[in-house]
Amino acid sequence: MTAYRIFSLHDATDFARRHYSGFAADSALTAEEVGDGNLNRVFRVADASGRGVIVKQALPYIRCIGEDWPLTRHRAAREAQVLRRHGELSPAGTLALLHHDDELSALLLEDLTGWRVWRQALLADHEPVSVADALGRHLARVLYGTSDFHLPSARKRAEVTRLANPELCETTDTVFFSDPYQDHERNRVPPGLESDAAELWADRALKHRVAHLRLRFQCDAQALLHGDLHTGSVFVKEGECRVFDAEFGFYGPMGFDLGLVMANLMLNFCGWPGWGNAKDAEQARFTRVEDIRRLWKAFSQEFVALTKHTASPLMGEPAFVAEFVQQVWQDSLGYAGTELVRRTIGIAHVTDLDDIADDARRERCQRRALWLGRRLILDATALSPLGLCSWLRRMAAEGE
Ligand code: SR1
Ligand code: MG
Repeated sequence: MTAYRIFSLHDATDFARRHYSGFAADSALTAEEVGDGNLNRVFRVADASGRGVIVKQALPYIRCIGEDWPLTRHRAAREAQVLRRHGELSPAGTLALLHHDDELSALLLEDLTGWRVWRQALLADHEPVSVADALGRHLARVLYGTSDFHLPSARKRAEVTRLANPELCETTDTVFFSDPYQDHERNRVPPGLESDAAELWADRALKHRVAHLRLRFQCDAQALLHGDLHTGSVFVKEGECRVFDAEFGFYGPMGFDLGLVMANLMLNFCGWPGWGNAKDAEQARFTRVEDIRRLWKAFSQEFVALTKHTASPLMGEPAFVAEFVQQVWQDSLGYAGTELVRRTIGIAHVTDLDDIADDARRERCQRRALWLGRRLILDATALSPLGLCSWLRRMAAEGE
């Protein structure tokens, strides 16, 4: 057994050499640190021909904060469990886990040459298309396959316990449902948005809705979620996606995963007027609305199709399925709203907004995202998929 230590480049290379069979025994390997995420260390180890593999190691604290915010390194084991389970149900949509070492809290993952992280692709000129359809289908498969629609009663209950992720769920609870709704020192309120944030902290109708969402996050074990499904957790290439970074996975409401994807598309939507000229921004924003529409359509169609195979004499009843899917939609809008709020004034922001160079434009985009988040939380029960898309298209056409 090897004792835990924080990997150097040499350790990462050694780990890859020992556990990856794709390298020739005598090949010279090089390692570089490639991760810029908030939590872990991520390396790419490659041989002279360019063939590579990813090594990810969990640190016993949150990397972007430092040792002041300890976080269990055993999250690597949670990530391995979720990747394995989702990989069984949707191999084409899940990044392949090649090896997990519990003692070292390290994972060996496939390296995807030629793929891009979705968030970066959405901010660039040439974004791959049909990714939203692929991701919608992937979500339907993993969420259906880990739910009560598919699993027998005892197995489902055992899975909820086996895949409990208390420490990481506590982090999510803090950064999603606690800090952003009060004047907390961990929040990062952007310059210029101080009065917008103060207004939000005083909004009792909003807190009432978020309390419901938080309780569902805590109690409603519908399916095994990814738990942090933003556009930086998805590799993409034309018509394909591979989801990774599943350490926040837990049994929760399906709308949490769907809502986070939609919110990150909306964060990009809100940010575009800060990045491009008016014409490019309008075009990109229309495309984002189309991404949201296709994501939901692919998810709902595939999910409804899968319910035809349920062994339960009750759960496949069409009226029940329709109500269930409608509830998932409403939950998705609510959780999308919380993601927009926390990514604007909470601790963890996104490049789509924060990296806009011009101060005044950045401030306008951030205000737009915060406003949209509040509206989604408050209007979640009133907006249909069509209604949401028309509303966003109108905003794009009017440059709002
Ligand atoms: C303290 S930061 C926590 C956030 O970082 C991760 O990237 C997740 O999004 C989490 O919510
Ligand atoms: Mg992550």
